[in-house]
Amino acid sequence: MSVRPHASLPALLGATALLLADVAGAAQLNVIVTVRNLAPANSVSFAPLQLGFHNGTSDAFNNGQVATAPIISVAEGGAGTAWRQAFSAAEPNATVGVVGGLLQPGESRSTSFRVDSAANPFFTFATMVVPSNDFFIGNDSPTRYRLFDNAGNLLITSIAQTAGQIWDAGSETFDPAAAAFVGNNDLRTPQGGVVGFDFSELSGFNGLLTGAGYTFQSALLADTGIYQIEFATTPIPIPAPIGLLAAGLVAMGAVARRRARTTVAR
Ligand SMILES: [Ca+2]
Ligand SMILES: [Ca+2]
Repeated sequence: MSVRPHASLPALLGATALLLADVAGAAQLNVIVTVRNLAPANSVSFAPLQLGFHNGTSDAFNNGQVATAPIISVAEGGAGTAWRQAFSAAEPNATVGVVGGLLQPGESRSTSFRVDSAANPFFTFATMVVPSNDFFIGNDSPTRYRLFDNAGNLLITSIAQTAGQIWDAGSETFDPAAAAFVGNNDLRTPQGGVVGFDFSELSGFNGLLTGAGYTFQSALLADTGIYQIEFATTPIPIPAPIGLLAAGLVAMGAVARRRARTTVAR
């Protein structure tokens, strides 16, 4: 009887198709990151959000220590180019990116990222608070926010920040004339300090006209909500070539099964 060799072929082809589909979709997710400025009207705005989905080892700053160039590129400049370069150099397999644009009070913005949830389950962020000389928000501990479990399920759907979580990088002295958003950000006087929490200094900018055209009023208390980062995931469809290959293998399997049945019928 010739059934056995023919019967095992479709099983093999089917298993291969499943394997290909699994490899194509292995731990890969689209993660939609939404940022919201929750600060009171006319209070702080934010520079583009710098973010990394990573393995939990990249650490851009420490409370009580001197700020280094990568976090200063966020805290003083807002663009964060050195932050992203340092992140990618330290973790080449991380997903590093930006949710772009100035974020004024009441505004929100979303961007989608492709993430390997198994290799990069942790989330790190940093963004400049403006107006300021060197203020930012961000997570000190690189393992503070684990977004995914081993099955790729979201463990955290949002991260909220209050005014009491605003950092002073300690790198540039307070000076409205040299502050981003209200002064000439190309100017700076070294502060020679260390990273530490501070939001009270922001009231020193009260009454100044911002680059966005509103007159700044801090109006912040330590527990005032200022920022939220939200996460949502969607699966990544199987890439077309692999999907077609898998479909072709399944079709071949069906043909083989028909042949096997025909052989039995004889
Ligand atoms: Ca740290
Ligand atoms: Ca400072």
